[in-house]
Amino acid sequence: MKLFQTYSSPFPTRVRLMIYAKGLEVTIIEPPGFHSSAESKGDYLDINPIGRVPALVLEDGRALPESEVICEYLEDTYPQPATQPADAWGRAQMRLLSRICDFYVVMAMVPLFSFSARSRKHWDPVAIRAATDKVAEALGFLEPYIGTDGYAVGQSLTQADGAITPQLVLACEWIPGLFGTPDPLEDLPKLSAYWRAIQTDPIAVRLIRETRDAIAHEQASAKAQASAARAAT
Ligand SMILES: N[C@@H](CCC(=O)N[C@@H](CS)C(=O)NCC(=O)O)C(=O)O
Repeated sequence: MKLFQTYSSPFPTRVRLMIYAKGLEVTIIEPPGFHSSAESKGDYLDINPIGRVPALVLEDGRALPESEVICEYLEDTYPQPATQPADAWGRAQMRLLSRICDFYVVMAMVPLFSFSARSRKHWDPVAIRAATDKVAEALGFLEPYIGTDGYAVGQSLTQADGAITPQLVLACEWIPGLFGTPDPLEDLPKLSAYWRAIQTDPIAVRLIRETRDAIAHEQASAKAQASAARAAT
């Protein structure tokens, strides 16, 4: 199988969690030039007409987009070791936490992604503060549901950890680092304890490191491009 994805995107992270936890043989491919412009998707649109990462391509060439759908397919096809709770309530909690990330946390971050792509002279501190407050509010939606035994749900790694950890790298490291805004977990004791605990699980550590490295790489490339553009004018 092949997984088309980028390491900086939070959505493929939950698929990689399953690949690592289940020891699946999957070739991980970053579509070339994927993030450089909307027009640069080229042949990738033949694999995923929606044009987003991730997409899973099976041995026979069938392609499946959408992270949640891919995860369900992988869990159905390779049930052991499980990356979901054994009971229906636990699975509902896992899906709820993932959905809060997809619907509320990511959406709250969208204005910050836009600001990060613009030069600092176009940053609006009031809008940035409003957006970071929204991110903190969305993280607060996780607080009542997040597990207290070191994992998002129950006592082992599930797909919810793959959904939450990249969001916490973005919210707790990338956003305060770039915009100088406060720690969004300040008033969220359960989520703070989870964030500390999950960084001791080897697979979560790998996912977190991959996300951090990809973000650092993208920031360095953007900086280099900006200084090349300045030098050219
Ligand atoms: N609902 C999709 C969301 C995927 C998604 O939005 N991926 C982003 C990266 S974070 C993407 O590919 N963006 C490219 C674009 O919008 O052009 C999923 O869960 O797979």
